[in-house]
Amino acid sequence: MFDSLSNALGGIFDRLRGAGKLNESNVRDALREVRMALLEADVNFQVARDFIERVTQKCLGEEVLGSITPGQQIVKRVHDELIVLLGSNAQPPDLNGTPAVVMLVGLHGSGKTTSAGKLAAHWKSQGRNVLLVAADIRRPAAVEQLTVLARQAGVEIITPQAGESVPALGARALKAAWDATRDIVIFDTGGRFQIDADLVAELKDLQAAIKARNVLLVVDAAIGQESVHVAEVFHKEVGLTGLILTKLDGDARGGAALSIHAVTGCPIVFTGTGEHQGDLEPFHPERMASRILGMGDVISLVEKAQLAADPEAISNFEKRLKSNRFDLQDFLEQIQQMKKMGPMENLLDLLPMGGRERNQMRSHMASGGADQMKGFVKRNEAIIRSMTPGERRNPDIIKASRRQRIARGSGTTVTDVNDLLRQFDQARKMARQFGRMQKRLQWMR
Ligand SMILES: Nc1nc2c(ncn2[C@@H]2O[C@H](COP(=O)(O)OP(=O)(O)OP(=O)(O)O)[C@@H](O)[C@H]2O)c(=O)[nH]1
Ligand SMILES: [Mg+2]
Repeated sequence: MFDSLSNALGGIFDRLRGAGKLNESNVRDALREVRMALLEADVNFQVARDFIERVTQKCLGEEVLGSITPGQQIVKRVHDELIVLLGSNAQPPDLNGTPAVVMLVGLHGSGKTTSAGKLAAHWKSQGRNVLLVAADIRRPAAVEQLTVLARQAGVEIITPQAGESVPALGARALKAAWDATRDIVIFDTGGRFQIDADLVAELKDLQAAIKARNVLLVVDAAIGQESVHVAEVFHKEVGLTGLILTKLDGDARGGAALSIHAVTGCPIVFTGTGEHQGDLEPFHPERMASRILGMGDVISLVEKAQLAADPEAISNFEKRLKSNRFDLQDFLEQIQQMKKMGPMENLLDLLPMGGRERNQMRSHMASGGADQMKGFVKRNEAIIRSMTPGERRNPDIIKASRRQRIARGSGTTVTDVNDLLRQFDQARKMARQFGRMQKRLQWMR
């Protein structure tokens, strides 16, 4: 996502930073290039123009040009304005009702049913008590699809009864939610190839019955500017509180994500990045702006790590680090925590690195690097598991004969064992340095 835009902006800013003295004319030239890059990323024409106008005004002042680091100041101004573009005042869905009601609307195939399942799993993982409602009464297959997703997410589902109208189903579902003290109810609705009077009437009738505080449009980002148009029409006809942009995984340009809030005024609240239940991300404009500018998204990375990691393991690890007792058992635990964060390929977007480096890494991963890394992790795990607890706690006792035994036990070679021990040694040195640094910092305070 945003790959080509990220690359283009990276190049423009590199040149700007290398340009020595900046003046009005080379700043204007650079921003003209930024505008071209936005248009190539399929950003709405008007949105791109307004964006550049705002950034230009902010960049031509004495404060920027007269500063010691004008290039960096300009990147900062672009970053700030990108956040505004993506929706700086975006609010997450309002989940305070009893129950909180969320209604998903959208065209055929935009990803409503899939997103309903993803949201159920997401909120359930936050300890919420979720109920799904299949309010797409025209297609029995849609009810089946949502039933499967509800089972996957481990939440209850209400399905339509024979001859039941959509508003009647809505009222019954809310009563059921109330009786069973569910706190979030998600309605999946039927789609059409285009928004027509019939669909609008159906959605309005349902809304009159359920009074959803959250009406979220599910819209396919891969259709680019058309999705912006769809959102405008839905907002006018039905009244939206937020947007879920799906299929961002298949949209390398990202034009919809960059224009849809500016055009409709609706905040993007979630993005869909794949077909699986976990492929849903809450949308954070400031993090997305950082990703676009190749600054990475370290906050999301840390969050992923925290979500994956067991808090007890982390606190033990910190203790051991502080007391300088980092050993192979800790190393093994670290490997396991890393594995829980999911495939390396998915983390690449979150790491701060230049567009070119990112592309290199990505192609390295695709051409066998990812498998190599998995093999490597698996091998190291097997090696540590073949050691005795004493060896794990005190790797220095692992001499030649023990290395041979460990290699045999783990189905690896002595070279593999040596490699692992060398890596561990480096990790231990780093851990020591880190410990010393922490001590010094404490002392300085
Ligand atoms: N790659 C990718 N595919 C997605 C995403 N979200 C949904 N899909 C796929 O898009 C297709 C349509 O998704 P549905 O959830 O059935 O769409 P819908 O809006 O419920 O469609 P109707 O019920 O026909 O109106 C399915 O094949 C999904 O797997 C996403 O974020 N990324
Ligand atoms: Mg559906």
